[in-house]
Amino acid sequence: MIPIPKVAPGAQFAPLRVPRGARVFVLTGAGISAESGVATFRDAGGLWEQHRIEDVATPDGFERDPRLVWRFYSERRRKAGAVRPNPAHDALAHLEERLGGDFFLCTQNVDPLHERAGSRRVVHMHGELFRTRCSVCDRPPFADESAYFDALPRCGCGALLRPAVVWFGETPLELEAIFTALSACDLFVTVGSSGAVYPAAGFVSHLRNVAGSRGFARAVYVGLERPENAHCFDECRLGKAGELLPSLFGLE
Ligand code: BJW
Ligand code: ZN
Repeated sequence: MIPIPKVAPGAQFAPLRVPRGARVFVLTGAGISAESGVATFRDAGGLWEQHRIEDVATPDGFERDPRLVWRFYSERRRKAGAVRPNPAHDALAHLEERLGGDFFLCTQNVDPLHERAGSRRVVHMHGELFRTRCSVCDRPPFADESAYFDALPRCGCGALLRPAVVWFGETPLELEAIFTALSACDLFVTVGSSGAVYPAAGFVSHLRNVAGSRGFARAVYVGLERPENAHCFDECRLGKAGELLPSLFGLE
């Protein structure tokens, strides 16, 4: 049965009960970093207003114009160098401290703000802004803070290096670990994601087909506005992540 979502300002809801031993899965999207000054994609003034997705976020775009793609990511590396986590990232780092192995944090974001807040186990399903990889050989991705505005970087094998991020048409990372954790969770929370990009937008409907240790998981959305997949959540708590997350979880 698909639940009827309750959509209301976050202040109208009680904290989410997290009984001892409950497994919590949190999926974050660009909205969680908005209050830190990192641009989202689909909001007014977001990255997709200034750049065509097919030019900067597809393998074909990189093949056509690698210089443009590297300019896009170099600019984002430059801006992300100085950004600080906000209270929403902090709240999730504290939650990990309290729940340990019962907590799974999966982010679609490539920024390092969860790590900067102190989260230790973060699954970056769409890759990481400060990592680079070869576009051809299987040399492992490596840490790289450089900006490439002029000369294009090359691998020892001669091929072009590329940002170690996941573009449209590519397979997201760590899907096996993600679906294992999803299938076992009791509480699923998405924070700040428009629900427009799959497979992440489909995680919440996956929960309707599997029961965790306490039956079917409760699914909650937290963000500024109703996401495209709102109908799959039990409730949508509307508001800023930095204001709602610090008091979202009521640990027992
Ligand atoms: C706040 C806030 C505040 C603001 N507080 N909230 C047709 C149907 C279904 C699927 C497909 C289809 N055709 C093609 C596909 C697949 C495709 C897809 O989903 N396309 C859609 C466009 C339909 N997906 C893929 O290709 C993926 N791969 C794939 O499917 O492989 C096949 C496969 C699947 C499963 C198993 C095996 C194989 C890959 C997707 C890669 C996405 N890559 C990007 C770029 C990453 C690198 C980079 O950063 O540049 O990932 S695109 C971009 O979108 C980025 C994000 O992670 C992703 C999601 O964006 P997000 O986080 O939701 O941001 P916004 O901006 O959309 O939303 C922000 C929200 O925050 C808003 O709602 C605001 O209201 C809110 N907000 N301020 C709280 N203060
Ligand atoms: Zn190479």
